[in-house]
Amino acid sequence: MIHKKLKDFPADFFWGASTSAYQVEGAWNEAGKGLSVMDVGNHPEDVADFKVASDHYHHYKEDIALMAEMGFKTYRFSIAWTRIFPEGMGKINQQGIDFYNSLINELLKYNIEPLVTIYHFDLPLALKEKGGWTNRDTIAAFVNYAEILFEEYGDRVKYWLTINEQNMMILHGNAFGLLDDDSKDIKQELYQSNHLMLVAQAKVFNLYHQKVKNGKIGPAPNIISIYPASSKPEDILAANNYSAIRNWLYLDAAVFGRYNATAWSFMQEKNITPQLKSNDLKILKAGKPDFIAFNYYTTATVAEDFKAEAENRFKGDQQIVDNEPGLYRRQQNEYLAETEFGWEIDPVGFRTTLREIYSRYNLPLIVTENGLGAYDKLEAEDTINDDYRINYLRSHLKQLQLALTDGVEVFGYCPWSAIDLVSTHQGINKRYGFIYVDRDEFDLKDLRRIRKKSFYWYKNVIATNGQEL
Ligand code: BGP
Repeated sequence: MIHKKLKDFPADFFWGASTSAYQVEGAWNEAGKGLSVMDVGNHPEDVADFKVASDHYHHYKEDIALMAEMGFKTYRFSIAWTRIFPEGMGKINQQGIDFYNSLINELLKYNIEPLVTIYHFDLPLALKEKGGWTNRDTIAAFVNYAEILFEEYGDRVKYWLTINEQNMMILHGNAFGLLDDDSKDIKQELYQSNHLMLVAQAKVFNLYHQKVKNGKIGPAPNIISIYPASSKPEDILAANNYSAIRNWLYLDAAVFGRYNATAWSFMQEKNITPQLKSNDLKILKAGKPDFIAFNYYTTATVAEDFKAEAENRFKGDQQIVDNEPGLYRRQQNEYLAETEFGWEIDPVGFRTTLREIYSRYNLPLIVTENGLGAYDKLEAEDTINDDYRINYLRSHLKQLQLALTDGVEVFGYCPWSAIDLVSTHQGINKRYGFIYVDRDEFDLKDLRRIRKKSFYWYKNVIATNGQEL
């Protein structure tokens, strides 16, 4: 659809950016923090781990001042479960509570709205050792952890996200500490974990609405449009399969409180259906989100698949499709360019995705991740000329504005990432931030913060409320 006139971004639009605790904070074993699965996970040895990361734990005031300088209206960050409960449950660590109190107060000092992810991949190791998300006790631990957060911070935090990219955790089980091996087989334990997470999430939606009246809560999966490789009906069916298994399984459960039929029949076919307790479906139905947050980096293209055997399964990269024998197979999209890290760049697909989600669920949307990972270069006089990042973000924002004009309700945009941080599995040199952090994979240098070219560009986007992209 070509619009003669574009809608403006809403006056109170949440301009901001995102990070997650284990990727940005560092101080992995300080101030009483316990270990998480990300601290000890399957991490490649040739890139930085998460021990120091961007050392935001010790630099948060300086970092927030820079966010305020860019004009952020919101900042999405996650709370490290193991700072609050070093063992996942039981004894509370007061130093952890204090840290996030200071961080939240620092944001409010600049009128930046905190947008908090409760759980971003970093399950406490102590819970994992007791079976993690295959153990029903983890539901209670998660609900209890969320309840403490609502009690401690609920007076000041009005926007909450339950679980970051639950779908990526399940589809790429060994990248996020759910599985320990490189098994090619699809496992029942993953879909059991998925089920328990869905139940835990629904309980937390419910609990929040009972406890807090003037705040909002939603899920935060990674949702993308799926293209068929051709107009061949079997390819279209393959795209429909992948969409159900990758996207709608998660959002149908979060919003409608039921399992998506195609995804359920896939689980039956593979013999991986979760074990349900009699009350589970009632709990799912009772939990309702107020909005949908989603992360978007790229689209995916798939074709039909005839193979009987799984291949290329559980590779660490969450944006690369794992082929599913008999259901779908990854295809390159010849119309799209790629980032240096092989992720296809698809701004138009962003508009399509926004429309698809909104027309299916009719809830307000917020984009909680979108961005370009690149090898930035620190040049003379402390400059980083990341025009490629500006181009990426600009082209996506143009499509977001088109989606707004199409009638999609979007209330915020938080690209990944506010500041450079350690990539989930590709180190610090896969950079995403508006703010450069001066360190290498193993040489920590001075961890100095340097404004990139995109910093100034985004500052102006926010100052003009998106009139100048
Ligand atoms: C998402 C995660 C983020 C972040 C981002 C970029 O899947 O929610 O935590 O890691 O992807 O990915 P990567 O770090 O692999 O480049």
